Amino acid sequence: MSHTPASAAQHLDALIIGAGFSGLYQLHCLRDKLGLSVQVVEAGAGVGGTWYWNRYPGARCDSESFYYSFSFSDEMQQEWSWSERYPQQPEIMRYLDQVADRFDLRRNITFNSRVTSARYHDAENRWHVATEDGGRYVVKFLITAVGCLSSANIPAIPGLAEFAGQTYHTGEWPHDGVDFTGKRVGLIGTGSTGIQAAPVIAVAARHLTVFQRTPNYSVPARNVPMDPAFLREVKANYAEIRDHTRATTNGHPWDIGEKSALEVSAAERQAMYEKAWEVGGLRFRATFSDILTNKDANATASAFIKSKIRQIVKDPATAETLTNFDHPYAAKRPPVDTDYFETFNRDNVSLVDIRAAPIVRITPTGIETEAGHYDLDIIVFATGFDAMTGPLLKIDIQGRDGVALRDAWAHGPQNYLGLQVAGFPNMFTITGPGSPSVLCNMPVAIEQHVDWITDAIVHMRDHGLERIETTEDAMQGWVVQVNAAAAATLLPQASSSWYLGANVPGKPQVFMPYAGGMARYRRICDAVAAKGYEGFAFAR
Ligand code: NA7
Repeated sequence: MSHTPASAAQHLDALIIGAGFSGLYQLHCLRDKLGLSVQVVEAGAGVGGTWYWNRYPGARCDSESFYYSFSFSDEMQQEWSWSERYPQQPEIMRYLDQVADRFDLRRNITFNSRVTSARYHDAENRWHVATEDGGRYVVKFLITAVGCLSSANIPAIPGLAEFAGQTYHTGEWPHDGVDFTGKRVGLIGTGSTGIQAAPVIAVAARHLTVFQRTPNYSVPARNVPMDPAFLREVKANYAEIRDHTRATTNGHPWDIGEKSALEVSAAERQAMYEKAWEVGGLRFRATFSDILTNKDANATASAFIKSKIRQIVKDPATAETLTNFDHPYAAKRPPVDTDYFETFNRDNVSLVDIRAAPIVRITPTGIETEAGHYDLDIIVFATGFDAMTGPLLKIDIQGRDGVALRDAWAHGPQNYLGLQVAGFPNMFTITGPGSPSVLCNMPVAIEQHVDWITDAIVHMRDHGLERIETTEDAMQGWVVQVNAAAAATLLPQASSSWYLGANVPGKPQVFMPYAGGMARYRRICDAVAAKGYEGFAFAR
């Protein structure tokens, strides 16, 4: 879609930033259900959000395909058939393209356009939004659907600019791919992304060197082609499956085990972990009720995973480096993998411990650590993202009286329900900090947010209200709840976690997502709405 000329601003009911899962569904709700004038502005050339950018080798969702999908249209979930247990990035893109086509969403999406600023004008009760390419919008509602993991974090390692080979960040991967044939590849980072990419790069490259700072737990994904009989069963029972996912802590269609890891015998515990290891996937962390809340219970899971890695990895020194854990299992986002640890048994793969001997600099020919120099042709940064706040703070957002969100959040994000910030009227953040978002299966979290925002806008319309803004008190109360929810778990104990902002130098260290569980969060949001949007102030 082409732009309105720079001089003429487009006046709309709502502007949505981002065309991933959130932006697409929010557009559908506001335009097709409420009949509002809405435009989505998207930096990429297509829909997909995080899946549009993360095209690195091995990119695949860690949630299973049959529930990592929209539930709002039964026709669509009956029509669409997933091909694997876990969807690969290209399949998710095909799915979201289909969603965009099916609901005719593209006609209200401006692609290749990046929002640079959004300023609230009090007298008009309107947001003035500008894009890098000269687009101008004047809108009543500003809805950020920017995703949690869309601001790539490339560490400022000295010498990076002098490297003579190619460098890539996994979250900004070239669309035509990277040819690793005959190349010596260095991979920095062993989060979910590095763990997915390493086995695939290893097969293609001459040599792969994995630079590991923090050893990471991983459980086999056990990906398989989709069993047609299973998919038929899912489709026949979709309503119940979706109800179940909405009622669980993490938005997955299974419940957290009822038993404590400490109340069963050692033999029973071992058997239950063995079974969970065979089933594979994120549900491993749900084997017992207290893996995420009790350090001793967690230690049993940690010891089990350690023993599995030691069985898989043949070289004892490599196994030791891979299992020298410094945080409880699942306190950082737990990866699931396909042959990650097996990859270290290949002759063309080596592991470098950059905790023991940190990277000193990047040279024109490779990476120099305190222990030596590694000659490389390609460096892949799987170094994660300036998560949750990064994508919002990249935009110059100014609320009432010109207060910048960057200043309001100088000491960490503060908001109410993860949805609104005091001083920023009529602005909603989908899956913002303070919401369960990344601790939940994302489409479940997103549908809840979008439905809640849509209902709030309906409430305003029905009552002739023009402005909604959370109160300072409600916001401070929510900050306390977010901190308390995190403190009740082991999650804050991973000191280098992106949940804490600890992966980005200089970022305030605040536990960002709401760890009280999706089901509880949903109940809180529903209660707030039922009480006439308690904690929000309205104006006509
Ligand atoms: P993550 O989970 O943030 O992982 C990033 C990795 O990169 C992690 O191993 C980091 O080590 C490492 N890293 C980051 N900065 C550096 C520097 N400066 N030097 C060396 N190593 C570094 O990002 P992912 O992309 O893997 O996953 C993000 C989410 O996407 C994931 O959690 C899922 O929700 C999907 P560290 O642990 O900080 O020592």
